[in-house]
Amino acid sequence: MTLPTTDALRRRALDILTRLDVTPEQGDDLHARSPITGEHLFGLRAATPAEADEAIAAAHEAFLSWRTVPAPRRGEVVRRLGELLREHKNDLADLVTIEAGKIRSEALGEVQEMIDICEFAVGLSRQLYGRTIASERPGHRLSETWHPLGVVGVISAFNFPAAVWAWNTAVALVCGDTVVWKPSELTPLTSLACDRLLAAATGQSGVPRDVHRLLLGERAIGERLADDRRVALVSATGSVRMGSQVGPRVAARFGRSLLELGGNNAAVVTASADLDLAAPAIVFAAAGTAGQRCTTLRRLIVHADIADALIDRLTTAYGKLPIGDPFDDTTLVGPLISEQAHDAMRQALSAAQSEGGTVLAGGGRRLADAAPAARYAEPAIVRIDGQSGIVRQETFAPILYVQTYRTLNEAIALNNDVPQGLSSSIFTRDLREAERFQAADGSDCGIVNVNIGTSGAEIGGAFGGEKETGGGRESGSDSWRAYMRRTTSTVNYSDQLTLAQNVSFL
Ligand code: UN1
Repeated sequence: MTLPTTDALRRRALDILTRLDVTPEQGDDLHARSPITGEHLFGLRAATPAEADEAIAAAHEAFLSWRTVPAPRRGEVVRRLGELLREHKNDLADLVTIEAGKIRSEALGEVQEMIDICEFAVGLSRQLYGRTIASERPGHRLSETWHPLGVVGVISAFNFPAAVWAWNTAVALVCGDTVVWKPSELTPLTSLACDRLLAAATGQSGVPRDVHRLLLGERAIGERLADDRRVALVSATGSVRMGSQVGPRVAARFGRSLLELGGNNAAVVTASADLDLAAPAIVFAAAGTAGQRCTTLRRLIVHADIADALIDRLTTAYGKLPIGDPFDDTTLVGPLISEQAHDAMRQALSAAQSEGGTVLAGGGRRLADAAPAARYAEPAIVRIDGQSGIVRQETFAPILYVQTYRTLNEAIALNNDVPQGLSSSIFTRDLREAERFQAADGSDCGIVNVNIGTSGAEIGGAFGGEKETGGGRESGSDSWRAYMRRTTSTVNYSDQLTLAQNVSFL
């Protein structure tokens, strides 16, 4: 397979940036690069500490007026953003492919997820409902109102460089918050494009530009967002390590955080499963996005009676996976993001082998001659019994560990016996098994699917997970509440003073 040259990728990125009216500030602080060739595209300038401070101050100032704009009016800027995303869908998806290495259909899917959340948020702008609660006192009314919270600091990862920003920003804006965004340093061009589209939407809707500010930079910017009292909520997506640093820092100043961290997602395949359906679902969930989704399927817990039949199908499918240029429509697996990601994959495979595992498929490197600086890896399947040290960790690469079980209780215990709790699924035709897996004593994850894989959630549901995944919920359902503050009001419309709990005084 031939790959595009770095020059061609650079030209393509520049053409897109020109069409989107983005002029990146050149510098030496950050490097836009493409995992397709593993090479450098441009040097960029990062925000200085003074600029970060100014951006937070400006977003805070903008919040003071934005919070009083009626929510349905705030929805108009998000509607405009959604329209612009539709208009520029191909260009934005191309930037995602260039910087994150996603195949075209997944990159387009990512932009579709952004459009979907914009539409959801526009509807939400008329549905930020509070409740009225029956008061125990005569002539009293008890009610709740949701108010804007403040500046939301969004920290996002390379693997969903645009959609995770949109989940947070579309919802935060209709909730009356303003946003300061620190994207991954691996995907600066995508974030510049998103920021530009939002700037166009604000300009065209007569909304102050400072409702959103982008800060390109490394860790220090994230630390600033974590420590600054003007940032009411820090919504951070990334590794458990990052979250374990951000969470306590935000908590130390009594700020709020919304953490969406690692996953170590399993699928249980029962003896009654429809393997024609399960096999492709497993291949997409485990090998799709080159194993670089937080919802990627990492553990397969298969009933012993069907293990050989399923493994056969999977190894055959893995043997045929087209790996290579993500711009080529026939490719299903693009590159890993970096050499470090590939090192982590190789180390995990050798740890699994030393812990008694056997590599049944994949694990090799491809296209080393065509692109020596890039890292194209064959998705791997490893048979390993028990959940050893390496199986309990999230390695952000396409490795699927397979183990067998005999009873459903055993399978559920294995599903839950890892530190992370993001996504899970069961493949079964048995209603009892499906319901049990979703019940209180079933999967302990935030996402519990039946007869579909662990990844590829729709935006309409709340997205997030338990335990080391961080507990936060983003995107649909009532996740918006994390972006607002609640007031409880008791109004006495009688001419008597009645105290609650029958207290008498005076
Ligand atoms: C992530 O990998 O950080 O459910 C988010 C999914 C996507 C989102 C993944 N909608 O796979």
